[in-house]
Amino acid sequence: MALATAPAPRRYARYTVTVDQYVRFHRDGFLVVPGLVPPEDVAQLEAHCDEIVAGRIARDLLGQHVMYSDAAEAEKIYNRIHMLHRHLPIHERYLLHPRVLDVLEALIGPDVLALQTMLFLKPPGSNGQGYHQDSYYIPTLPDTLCGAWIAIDRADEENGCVWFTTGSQHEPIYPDAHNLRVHYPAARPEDLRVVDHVSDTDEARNGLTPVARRYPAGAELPAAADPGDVVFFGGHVLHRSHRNRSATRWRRSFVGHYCNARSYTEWDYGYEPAMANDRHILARGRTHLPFAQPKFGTPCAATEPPARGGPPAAAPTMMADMAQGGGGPVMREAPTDPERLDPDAHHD
Ligand SMILES: O=C(O)CCC(=O)C(=O)O
Repeated sequence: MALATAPAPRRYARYTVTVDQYVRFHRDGFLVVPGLVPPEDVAQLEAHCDEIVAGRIARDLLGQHVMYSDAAEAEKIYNRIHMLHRHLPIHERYLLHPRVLDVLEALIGPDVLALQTMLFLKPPGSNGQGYHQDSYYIPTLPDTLCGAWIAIDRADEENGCVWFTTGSQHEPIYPDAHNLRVHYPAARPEDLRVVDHVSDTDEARNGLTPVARRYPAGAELPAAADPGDVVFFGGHVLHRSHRNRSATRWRRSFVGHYCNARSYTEWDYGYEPAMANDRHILARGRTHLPFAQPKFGTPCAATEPPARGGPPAAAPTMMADMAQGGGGPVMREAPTDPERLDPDAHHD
């Protein structure tokens, strides 16, 4: 009888960001990279979404950060689920997808910390999200936040793709008066930038609408994306999505948020303000700051063995071992193996 073995880890061809793409990311505040995630992987995500919608994944595994579609009570389904990479291996794998990390390494790296996942299951008729800036919700200091939005279905104007106000990536963060200290500890209530109702789909209420209106008509662009395309966007760019107006088409996407692993962050769900770097996974490169191991062992910089030789050793790094249920941080030396910068070393 054959012994059951784990499937061999998949290898991916390294993706190289062009100078033109780098410039466009900074010029527009976002960048669509076509076909970054291969069709087999998109099919896997699709099958996973079907499982969730069919109720085959236990509610308690889905974590606490679930938002529902605004359909009638009996038809309510998950619209958005946060942080499933802490509950399900498949989410950890896509948060740490090597091809997505290749791009992040060029845009915000070389050292990349993986912070957040969101799965959008936007059924026909479901709501969008009004103007907002992600760095308000996830402050990183220095601010290096970047989202990576993987299209599972085709997303376009009809089914509620994301729109970006180009040029607004140069705006400061406009913190919302609500939960000011929680989301944006750097802000003070008397700060003139404080606005109200960010993310509200009602333009008249959303305090970022006047900021968006300072840009010429036509500055707001839809990020249409085909399955496997990935939209990268910085933490300051104003963006929003509209209602899914299609009668039949879903708009599903998997979103990861990342920062440079040298940035300090207190961001995490459900924890008091204090350094939270040790709760987030070192996806690429190295850092002098704490970081976490991937709970399900997805290969990434955090799982690479400690250095032998190579460049000057980094200071010892404290790594919280989430696989052990957060059983307290342990001291370990940061990886210094020069091979960790070899693209192939990351593509297992
Ligand atoms: O997908 C959406 O509708 C909104 C996504 C978004 O705003 C984000 O990921 O920050």
